[in-house]
Amino acid sequence: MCDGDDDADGVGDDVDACAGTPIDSLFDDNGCSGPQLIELVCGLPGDGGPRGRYISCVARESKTIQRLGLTTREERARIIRSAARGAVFQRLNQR
Ligand SMILES: [Ca+2]
Repeated sequence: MCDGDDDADGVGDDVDACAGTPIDSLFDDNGCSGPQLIELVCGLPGDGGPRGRYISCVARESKTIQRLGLTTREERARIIRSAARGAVFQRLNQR
């Protein structure tokens, strides 16, 4: 709070594109963890876009963060699975 880096990821709040980065996560030069980058680009499953578009966005962006070294292949698979689950859950809720 006092040092201008609230989430303690080493990227000052004034240039940190992602607040609240989990303390144990890998992050890029802008202070964003992999999942936060996906959320920045794709939004959340509840944002209302077509769920297929959301899932393919997550699949694409998770590949990018894997290439950047921000996630492992195993974690990427988990991210895609949970994106699919979240989107399906959202669809069921809308009935
Ligand atoms: Ca951050």
